[in-house]
Order: sequence, then structure tokens, then C-alpha cells
Amino acid sequence: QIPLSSRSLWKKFAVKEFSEKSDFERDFVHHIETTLARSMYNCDDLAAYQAASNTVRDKLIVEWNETQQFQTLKDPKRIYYLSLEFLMGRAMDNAMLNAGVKDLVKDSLSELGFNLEDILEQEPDAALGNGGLGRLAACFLDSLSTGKYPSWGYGLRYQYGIFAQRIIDGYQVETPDYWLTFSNPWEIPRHEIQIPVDFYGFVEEEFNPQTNETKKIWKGGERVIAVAYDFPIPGYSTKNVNNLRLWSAKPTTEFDFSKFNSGDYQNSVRLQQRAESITAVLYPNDNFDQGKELRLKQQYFWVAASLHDIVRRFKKTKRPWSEFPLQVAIQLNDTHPTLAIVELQRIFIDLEGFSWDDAWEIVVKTFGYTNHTVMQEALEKWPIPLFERLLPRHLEIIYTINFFFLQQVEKKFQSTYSQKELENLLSSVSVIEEYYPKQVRMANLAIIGSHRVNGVAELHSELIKTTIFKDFVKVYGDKKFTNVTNGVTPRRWLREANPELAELIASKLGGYEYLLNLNLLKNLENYLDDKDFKHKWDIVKLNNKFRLTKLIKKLTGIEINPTEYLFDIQVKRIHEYKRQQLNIFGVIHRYLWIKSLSPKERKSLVQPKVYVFGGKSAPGYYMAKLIIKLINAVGELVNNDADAEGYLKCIFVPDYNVSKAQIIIPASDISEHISTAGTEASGTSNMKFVLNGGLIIGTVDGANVEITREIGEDNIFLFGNLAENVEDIRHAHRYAPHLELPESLKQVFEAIESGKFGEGDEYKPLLDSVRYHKDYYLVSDDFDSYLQAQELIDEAYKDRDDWIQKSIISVANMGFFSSDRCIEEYAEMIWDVEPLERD
Ligand code: CBF
Repeated sequence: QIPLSSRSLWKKFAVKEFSEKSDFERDFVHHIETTLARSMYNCDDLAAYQAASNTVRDKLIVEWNETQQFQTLKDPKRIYYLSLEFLMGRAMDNAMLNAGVKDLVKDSLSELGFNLEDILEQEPDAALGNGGLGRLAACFLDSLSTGKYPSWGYGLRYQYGIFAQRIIDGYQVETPDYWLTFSNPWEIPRHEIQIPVDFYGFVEEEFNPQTNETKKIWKGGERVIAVAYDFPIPGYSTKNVNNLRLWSAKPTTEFDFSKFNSGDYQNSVRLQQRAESITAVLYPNDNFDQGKELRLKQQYFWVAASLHDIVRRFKKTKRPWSEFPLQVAIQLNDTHPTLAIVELQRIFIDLEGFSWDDAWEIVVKTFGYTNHTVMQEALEKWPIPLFERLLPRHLEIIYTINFFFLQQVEKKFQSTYSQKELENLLSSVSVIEEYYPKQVRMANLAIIGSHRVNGVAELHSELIKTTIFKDFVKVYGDKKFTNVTNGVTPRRWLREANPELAELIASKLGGYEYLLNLNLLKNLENYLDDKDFKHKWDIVKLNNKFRLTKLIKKLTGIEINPTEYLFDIQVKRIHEYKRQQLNIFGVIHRYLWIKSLSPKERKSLVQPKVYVFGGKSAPGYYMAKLIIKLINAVGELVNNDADAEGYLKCIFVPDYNVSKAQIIIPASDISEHISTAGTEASGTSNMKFVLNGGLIIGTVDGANVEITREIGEDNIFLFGNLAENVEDIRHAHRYAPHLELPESLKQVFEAIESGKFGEGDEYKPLLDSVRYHKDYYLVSDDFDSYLQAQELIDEAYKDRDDWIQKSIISVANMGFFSSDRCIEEYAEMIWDVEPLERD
């Protein structure tokens, strides 16, 4: 505590946020000369980026400190968003925009001799996520701060984010993404916050003669320290700055000197490395559970440290424990943090001395669980032997949770179900899967330990109730299950990614208020007859296409004149269910068609198109890697074929990430969201593309359904089989003696096998997955309908005025897909939390 007599001095020297150019310039030079120990004679773009971001960061920190102090004083209910992935992208541009100082910084830097755009390029992406799930978490943080919700994100500070993708001879090659090479101005290391986390060991029973009770005590066998790193999360147009706390693993003793002195140097270092390995790398799998021990260690490490922090913060308030769920809402982003349920139960019963029932009641009221997929291969399960070794006490608690739950189920159904029916129900909802090896089913645990379970789009939320979790609906009724359709932050995905469009919209809507209330976009419909506005709309798109072709040239050397082409884009993780193979087969089909035409016919019949692909495959996902190879091979042929020149280009943008998405998305005329119906939980890039004035071709899947409802069927190109028919079609495939391919697809397969795209045999597994292996993703069933939709697109694009009209109407009706709306829904339906206005 600072003595009262000293406080006026503190106040006198309290840091003042910059608000004038000269303040920024002074602070910038200060950081160059002191923080970086450089000078004007030794200041490159990287140094300028670091000094500029330190200066912007200082401003954030002042507000962040005040926000935290204010929240501590008011002690509102807080939201804790637990996510193993936060795909943040770059921070500086976002921070400037949200704080409203971008123009000031730009001008100041220019006066100091730098160009802001070049400086922004120096920042590495914070790529601590795989795809949609991680980026959703990042959008949610932005909306939580903007909406002034008292909230914290908790995750891991991986030293290596998602790998950098290089394309060598058409193949994906992974290289490590060490994003922390230069110090990271956007994080504040909290070396003083060190939380011990234990693993392994054994459980002991301890008898207390006073109470005559025995107590379980977990004696951990290996201890690791969690060190906090804080990332200020600024809201847009508010002084509210929330916190994202990421944990880094450190050894308990930096170095084991006893081992060192006894000559066992390597072992002393090994322990240190073993601890640090926990937060070394992000697992690069999207929608796939690999079940590695280190991953379970990551999960427990993160969950234990976060809960310790949350419980400590609650205890400081001296409120009674019964108020815990009134003060704390914890959201589980997928099943990755499910151990938090068990850990909180353990804290309550083992450390705080609660009865089982009292503890469990609080736990269930505290947690909410978001499911992001119905795909079996993504549902997390942990083998019991591994679990027992790593977390022996937690396994006991899981058994007890399961025991009480199954008892409850049995009681409820024993009088109405036959013995067999009851057994089936119990084995399907049990947390333990009784096969060899026995496994812990994390989704079941998450459902049982949460008061609400939500899917991420209407169709998906219905599907979880009728497929993977249908037996839980029998147990709980469907009130426990709800839907919160995903959304995206318009600050990053419109204003920052597409400044020209954002400005054009602002010019019509009387400023940027729409970024806080996206429903205001609706007013754009008043300008559908405004020729000048429509012309400007078109020019903005063209400029964005120019911006993308510059990037393509830089990354691939391929030159494209954007004025000639319709841009058709599919950027997302490469996955069979997302069906990039359908797209590339379509490109091949188009190429064969172009080749079959005379030059005259080409001129009159072919709509020139550039197909842009981007996305990473999981390193061990053979089929996805083969798809990447095929795309590149097609590009190699098509882009160098004189017959196709001016009509067709096929580009694979390497190393797709958030900052590239910000350039790619605004340039699309059409983007592809073509997953097999029922497989894509929501998709969020579909929302980003439409928000940026691109139309979409898509299946009736995920959030495409609600996008269609909002923007109107005339403004979207839907095709393919419906989710409700997919299982029947798969069934028919399974029992058909052989699969009959449509003529169109046969041609494509023949072209591939003829060796046009390199060794034909190479792609055999991909073609066979359709032909002989039951075509699980319905490529053959949807192919013709996909081609027809592409034809409709070509036709529609000819009428440019109508196309622009469609584009404007679509944007005007995207208000629903703001992540601000999602957060309001979560706050009301799941968290029961109100915003806290700072006075
Ligand atoms: O809900 C966010 C996104 O999550 C995923 O990326 C996931 O990892 N499960 C889904 O695949 C997306 O559909 C969804 O939009």
C-alpha cells in the first residue's frame, strides 16, 4: 500500500494517454531510444513497428488498468471464456481502430518518416488457433470488450502457433511458426503470477479424527508452474479494455543443480524442457481428435491454472460460496476445457470441504458448453489408463459424477424402458465408453456438468439433438439444449479488412455507428437505385481485387488482370468434408470445356474466372494434402495454357492466415461454402464474405441456411442434397455393388488419370474415395448440381447492375451475423450477465 502522503505525487505523475500527434511522436521516440535502444540513425520498419505498437499499447494499458480496477470495485458477475485456441491475427491495426487513433498514428508516423501500411506488415500473426473455432473465440473477445461485459479469456501461450505452410512442388510443407522471435509488445508478462499445477502421483485417504471422516488427498508426482501473460483486449469506441490471460509452462526449479553437480547435466535440463514442452506447440488438427498425452497435459495445465485464478478472485470478495454461480459464468469452447468441471468439483470437495451435492450444484450452475461439430472423429475421448496415470484423483471424481448421473437416469426410465432399452440408454449417455481400452467421453461429461449446451447455427443445434446427443435429450428434455448462431466482428471483418467499403457505407449511413449496431446496414436498401453509389460499390470491389492480385503476385509470381475475371474463392482448412475436391473437380471440368471450344466460342461463351484456394491441411492428413497437390497441379497446367489465357486461372495462396484473409475476403465475387450437408456446424467465413459484398455458392448447411433466410434466396446460389437425405444416400452407397458416377465426373477422373496433372496414379486414393470407397462426402451425388449452380453464377454475373444490387441487398441484411448479437444472446440465455458501464 502506498502511504496516503505519497499519493498526490503518484497522481501527479500518472501516465497520460496520448491524444495529440505530438504526444504520440514523443512517446514513439522515447520507445525507440529507451525500450529499443535505437536512434533515428538506426531505425528500420521493424523498430518503428515495435515503437509504434509500444506507444499504442501504453494507451491500452492505462485503460485496461482502469477497467480492471473498476471491475474489482464493482464486483459484477464475470464471464470466463475458456478456449484452447485464440486465432487473433495482428493486433496493432485493430487496437488503433478500436481506440479511434488510426488517423493520428498514420499522420504522426508519416511526419516521422514512416508509412503506416509498411509498419503494419512487420507484425507477425498471432496464430494460436486452427480455424473457425479459434477465430470465433477472437471475435467473441472483441465483442465482449465492445459490449462492456466484464469478462476474461483464458488460453495457452503456445510458443509455436499453427505451422507456416510452404508449397514446394505443389506439396504442403510445414515449417515452425515461432511467432515470438521479436519481443511481443501486445503481451504483458506477469512473472509474479505463478500457479503450481500437478500431474501424475497418487491418491491417499486421510482420516480426520475430529470429524470422523476420511478425505481424499491427491499427491501430485510432477509439478509445473503456470506463468500468466496478459493481452489487453480493447473494445471498439469504448474505454473498456478486457483481459485475455494466456498461460506459459515453466519448470518449478529453473535448473536442478544437484543433478548438475553430480554430473547428470542432461537430466537436469531434460526436466526443464519437459515442463516447457507443455505450452510449446498448438496441436494443428481441426475437427479431429488425436488423443495424445501431451494434449491432455495441456488441457489440465490450462484448466487448473485458470480455475485457480478464478477461484482466487472470487475468494477475495469474501462472498459466501453459494454466490459463486451468481458471480462466475464459465463457458467451455468445445470439449477441450471439460476438465474444468472436474477440477472445480475437486477444489470444492477436496480443498474447500464441501459435500458432494453442494459442490455439484454450484458446478453445474457455473458451466455452459458450446459444441462445434457433429463429426465423430472430432469428439474427444481419453483412454482410462492414460487418464488414471496423469490425473488419478480426477478419474475418481469422474467415476463418481458418472455413478450419480447413471443412477438418476436409471431411476427415471426403469419403469418405462425394457431392460435392454435401459442398458442401451445407459451405455450411450455414460461418461465411460466400455470398449477396449475404456475411454472417458469428454462431450458426455461436458453435457452432464453444464447447465446449458449450445450449438453454433440453427441446423447444427437441431442436428446435435437428433444425432450425437439424442439420448441426452431423452434424459434432460430439450430445454438444456439451445442455439446461438455464430457471428463475426464487423470491426475487423469490415472496417479493418475493407476500409474502402466501410467508408462508402459510412458515407450513406451517417458515420460508423453501424459498426456497433450492424442492423443499421439495412438502411443501405434505400440506395438501391442510386447509380453513383452502385458505381462506387463496384469500384471498391475492383480495388480490392487489385489488392489481392498484388498479394498473389508477391506470393506466387502469377500475374492476373483483375478487371477481366470473376473471382471465385474458397479459403478455409482443407478437409474432405469441406469438399475442396468438389471445387477442383469443377475447375477441371471447366478447363476441359474451355479446351473443347473454338477461340470464337470461348469469347462468346466463357465467363473468365480465377479460382483462388487457400488453407492448411493437418500435417498427418494424407487425403487433404493430396487435394492441395491436385489444386497446385491444376494451376500449373491451366495457368500456363495459352487456350485458357484470359479465361481461367487457378491459384493456391500459400500459408493462409488471418491477415491474408483480410485481403482475400474483400476481393471475392463468389466464395464457396460447399460442405456435405450436415457436416459444417456453422462456418463463419461465409458471413465474412457476404459482409464484404461477395455472393456465395453453398450447400444447405451450417449458417448458410440462416444467411439465405436473411439475405433472400435470390441472392445466394444453393445446390446439393439436403442434410435430411444424407444418411439415406450413404446407406445406398454402402450397399450398391458399385457407384455410378455422373458423366461429367467421369470425364474429370479420366483427365486426371490420363496424367494431365502429373502422375495420374498419384491421385488414385482421392478418386477411389469417391468411386470405390462409398463416397462418404457425396461428391458424385452433388457434382452436377454444383456445376449447374456455377452456370447460374456465370449467367447472373453478366448482368452487372443486378449483381451489384444482389451484393448490396446481401450486405444490408447481414446485421444478424455480428458477434455482438451472439454475445448478447449468450449473456441473456446462458450467462445471465449484464454489461458494466465505466463511469
Ligand atoms: O463454431 C466455430 C466453427 O468451429 C469449427 O471450425 C470447429 O472447429 N468445430 C466448425 O467446423 C465450424 O463450422 C464453426 O463455424
